[in-house]
Amino acid sequence: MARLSYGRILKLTRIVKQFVPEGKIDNIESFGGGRINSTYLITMRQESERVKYLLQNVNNTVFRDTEGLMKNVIAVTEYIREHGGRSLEFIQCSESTAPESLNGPYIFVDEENLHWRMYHYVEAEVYPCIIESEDAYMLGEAIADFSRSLDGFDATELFETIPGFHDTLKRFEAFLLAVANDVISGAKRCESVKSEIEFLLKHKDDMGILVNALNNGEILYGVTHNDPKINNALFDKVTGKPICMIDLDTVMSGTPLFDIGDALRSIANTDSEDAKTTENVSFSLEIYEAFVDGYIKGMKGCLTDKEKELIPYSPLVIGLELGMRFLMDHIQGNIYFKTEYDGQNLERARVQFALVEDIERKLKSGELQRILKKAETDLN
Ligand code: GN1
Ligand code: MG
Repeated sequence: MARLSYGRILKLTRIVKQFVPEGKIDNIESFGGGRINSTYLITMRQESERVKYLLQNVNNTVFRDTEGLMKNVIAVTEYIREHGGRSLEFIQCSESTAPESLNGPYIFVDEENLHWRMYHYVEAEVYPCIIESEDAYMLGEAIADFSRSLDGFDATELFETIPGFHDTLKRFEAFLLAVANDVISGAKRCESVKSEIEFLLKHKDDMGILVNALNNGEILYGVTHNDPKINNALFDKVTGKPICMIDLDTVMSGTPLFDIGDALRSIANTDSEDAKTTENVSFSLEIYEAFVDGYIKGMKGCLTDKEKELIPYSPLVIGLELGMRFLMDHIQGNIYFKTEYDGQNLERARVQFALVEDIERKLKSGELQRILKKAETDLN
């Protein structure tokens, strides 16, 4: 990761002091690989003790209302703790912070209108995208735990931090508009991605599988994480057991199938989400099986028959949706996801589409449905 410049260190030091005025900062470094927010690990010395924090620049182009977002995050993390679970602990801005720089108690707004928050660092293992079966089983349990720990939390209390986040059909309309705008403006970025656009047009009906089931009441809304990819879960370094889910900015009302789908399209991919080519991309049945086993066991009978029936289709929908989001960002000139070079979002879209094709093959052959049935029978 690139080293921080002196100017950057000075700026970050000033921001840290808005949250934790006392203590000396020993070290600041860039942290994690989020595609939206930027994160820094801060090590401080406070009365001879070393304390670690994460300082985060919340992307306020993506998240328009960071005060509302923090209300969600605080409500959810407190609820989990009150019910005996573990969750992230956020720090309020200090009393000396100028009131005009506050956006609610947890967000400091700097002179460039960047929005910052800080929370306690949790010593834990974070896995990259390709993992062992045992880890997939534990991620299944972790997501089920998260879901069950919020059972009883009123999802309607949560504000929509990104409206229509997993409304795949609405996202498809936005995608078509982006294509039309590209054509009208003469930007011509669509010309080289005709086959990818064609791929999405062919899959239009699949995009409604989850949203239509929600809209016609076949499945119900509840609290969902909405972004539970593998590196958004913390695991204990010694026991390997899940500690908690992080990156709670998209916690909103949704269906557990959004979470299952996102987790599976992230972990069961046999290559990285950032792979440059697609030849090593496939959907691992072994990882799928382990995840589904852990998830179903962790949900302790809380899933309805319809939800279970849709599990094998969930990574298809969310993979399709994410590929479409990457492709749309490529067409629009990379304005949403962080990229290192032009063309990276297109590569990412191709990876998701290759994954979707393999999921389709394994749905057609009935393998995904069979594995799910086996997980259900093993439980009984
Ligand atoms: C983004 O913030 P991060 O990197 O955990 C994105 C997710 C995507 C993911 C793909 C708010 O997640 O929806 O699935 O990238 N988050 C947002 O890696 O758009
Ligand atoms: Mg995120």
